[in-house]
Amino acid sequence: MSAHSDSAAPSPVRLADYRPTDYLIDTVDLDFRLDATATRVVSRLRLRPNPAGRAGAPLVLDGGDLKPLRASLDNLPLDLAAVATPHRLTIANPPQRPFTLEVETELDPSSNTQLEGLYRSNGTFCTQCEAEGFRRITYYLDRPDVMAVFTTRVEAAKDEAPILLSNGNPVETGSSGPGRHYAIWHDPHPKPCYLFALVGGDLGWIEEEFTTGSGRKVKLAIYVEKGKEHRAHYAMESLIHAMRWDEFVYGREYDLDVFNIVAVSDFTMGAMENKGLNIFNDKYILAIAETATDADYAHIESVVAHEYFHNWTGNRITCRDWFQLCLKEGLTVYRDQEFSGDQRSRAVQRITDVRALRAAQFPEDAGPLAHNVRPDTYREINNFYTATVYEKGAEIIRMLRALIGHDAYHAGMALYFERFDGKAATIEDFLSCFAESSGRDLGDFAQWYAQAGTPRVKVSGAYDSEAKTYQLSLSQHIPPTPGQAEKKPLPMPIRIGLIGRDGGEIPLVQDHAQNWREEKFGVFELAGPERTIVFKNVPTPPVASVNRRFSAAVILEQQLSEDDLLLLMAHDSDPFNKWQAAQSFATRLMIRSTAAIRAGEMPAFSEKFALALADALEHYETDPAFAAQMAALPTENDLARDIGTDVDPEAIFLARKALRDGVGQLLSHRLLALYDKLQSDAPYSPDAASAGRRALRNACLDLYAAGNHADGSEIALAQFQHATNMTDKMGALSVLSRLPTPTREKALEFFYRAHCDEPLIIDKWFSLQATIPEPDTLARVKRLTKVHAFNIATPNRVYALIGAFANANPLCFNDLSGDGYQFVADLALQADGVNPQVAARLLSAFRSWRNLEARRGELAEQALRKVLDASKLSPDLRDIAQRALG
Ligand code: 0A1
Ligand code: ZN
Repeated sequence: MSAHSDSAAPSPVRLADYRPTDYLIDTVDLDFRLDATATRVVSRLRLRPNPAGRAGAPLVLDGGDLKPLRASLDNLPLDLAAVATPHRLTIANPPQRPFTLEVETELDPSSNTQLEGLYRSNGTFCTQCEAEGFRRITYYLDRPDVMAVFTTRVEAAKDEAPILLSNGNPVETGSSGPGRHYAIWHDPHPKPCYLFALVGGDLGWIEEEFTTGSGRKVKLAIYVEKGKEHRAHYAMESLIHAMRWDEFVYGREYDLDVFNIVAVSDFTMGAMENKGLNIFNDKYILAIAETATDADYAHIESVVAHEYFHNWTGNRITCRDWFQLCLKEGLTVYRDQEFSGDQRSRAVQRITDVRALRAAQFPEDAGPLAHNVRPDTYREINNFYTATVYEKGAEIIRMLRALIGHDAYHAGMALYFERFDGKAATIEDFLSCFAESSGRDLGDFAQWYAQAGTPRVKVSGAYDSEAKTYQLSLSQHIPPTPGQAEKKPLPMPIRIGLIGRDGGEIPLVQDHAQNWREEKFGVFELAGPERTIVFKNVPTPPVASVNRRFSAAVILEQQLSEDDLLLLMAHDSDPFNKWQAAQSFATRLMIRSTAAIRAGEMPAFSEKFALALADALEHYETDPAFAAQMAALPTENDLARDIGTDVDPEAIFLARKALRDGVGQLLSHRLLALYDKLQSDAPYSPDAASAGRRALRNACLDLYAAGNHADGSEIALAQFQHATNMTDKMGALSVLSRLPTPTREKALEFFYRAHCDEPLIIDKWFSLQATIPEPDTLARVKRLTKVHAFNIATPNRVYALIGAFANANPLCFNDLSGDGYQFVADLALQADGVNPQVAARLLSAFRSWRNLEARRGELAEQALRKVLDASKLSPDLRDIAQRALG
């Protein structure tokens, strides 16, 4: 991507146009002389014609705004003016034998605000090359199917950058002139250039030794800003757990002598899996009780694992082209979700993952930005690091595993590692391994990658009291998405249970079972448009618990009565569906209230529901984190998504508030009693059980305060003042922030003064204020963009303040004045001049604008058009604006 290089949209890239390169690169020798404004890079490429390419074709290397200084071919100087532009280096008639191309470029890392290629973060030199950032360092065949062995020499001033790192193993260090030193790194594993990385800086670190299953010693290190070393221990523990887990569950060992992680504060995404040298957004590394919440700890555990797991799923086996991005991302997300499930509560992990899928991916799939998990065309690849590619990609792997079973899944993975190690693979390559291990034709299953949109599955049941049978009918339908009017049915695993009126589980018996695994595991396959299953020996009319564990990534349409839902809330042995029943009940009430409010009537309430909720919370002992999930009612965004069209965010807000207030009032005593009971004087520990108790306690306070403002505010203030960890402090401050009292402003002020030199903590303060559902919030957010701590060039600040306002404050973002839309559009334009990827992410908040009621829809559209009309637009921002309007 080259920001602002031209205003015309680049022409789309198509999967169907894939062909191999005409040349291959065997080895790359890089020599960096780091300098803040004039870094010199010498690149020596050993190239040869690709037998699979076109003989005699010109060699065209990609460049991204490069300043070339000299170039030579087999040591003969080339005429720079004739071969190089900032965006391309062309050799018209390259030798048809192996040859060497040497090019020197000069870079200015200090002025690189796009955070792609070589840049500086807080004085540290670092790189980000995925997807197409390497071309901003030197000319290259910048695509993932070109895999080469890299050797990197880095030289810098010793006092400025005592730490010099790159991929692979350290080979040599030494001094090179007065005050300067160098390090040489060699990575024996051929890799695409998007996995290249380099770091130079004055950093602190912690280290550990890890012994692999086969007895090899690996030196692990995490580098952080000096003085923050003590905040890296949880990340280190997580890394060690992840390394063991991948050996134990997938038989994958680490393959270098060192594994380094570097945390930087300026990073557009979460983290990056560069071979042997992961670079992280420091928010996913740094944690101690006083600075990080339990949720932060959980994220650290999962992101550290995710990047580590990429070593096999992404690095050893990479993607043939960027259309196959889900090959590494979907699979790696699935692996990190399973890892986290094993470290914590499986049920809570599943609920958290499904919440995230529904919050981010379902709206994407239902709006103008919908795309296949494997897209077949893109204009800007950076805009395809989406919830669809990542989260839906992970759901597809989970469904595949449920359909073929544990053994065939692991046999297929083993085949995949064996066959494609060291290669750049496709989704077809991947699926072929499972077709072989399971003996199944996966042709229909492959459609999951090629069709956008979330399937809707209708369920209905009929009980025959004479025959004692229960007939369950399933049917599926996928609504059209942009450019895809017709959809084929998809094979999907639906996990089913039957619950009797006494709350007991009824065995699943059929006359003609389709497959023995169905009755044994309760996983039924819906392959065509519909299926009817008849269960026999069902003594009384049951309640069907369908799509347990959210086995299929679909929207379930099942007409359950309130009594059915209460039965599932109390007795379902599947915790996911127990939680789902509470969510469904609450959703139903709130949707009814939304309509009532719009008609000027009273909102709905159900005592039965509130009391059932209280029972669930009081039965928290086995899994307090699960009880906390029960307490968290569907969000306003959840409701908007379920309502689907003619969405009125203000009515939704009032409906949700009414239910929370009602529950808080009715359950006052029970919530307060539970809050007191869960009080603990034990020293802070981030483990899942302790975190679960804190989550539940804070959830009780939150609901209590919703129904008892004055008293709730007092309790929250006391908790805020005495909290010894960030989880309880934020839990309290979040409650206070929703109560418009002078106490709130004082607490916010106090918090700011206590933490103003800790940007990651100030981000929490930004987000909290940006999500206050009050008319003044936009003015507050505008004010906050002017405070010293805010900086539009730092992605974390922009996401924390503007991203939170746009995505997590539907009431204010969708204000009837249209000011919320204008503000976010203006900020996206402003950010675009600095970091186009951040700008594009911000603008994605408009993805559901077509579902809004007419007036808001018009206002949102106007804001999007204003973006498109701007004189200078990056390809990233233009692509999102165009598709959102398209
Ligand atoms: N591969 C990384 C995600 C990532 C993608 C693009 C980036 O460039 C700005 C950075 C990171 C992952 O899945 O963690
Ligand atoms: Zn990833």
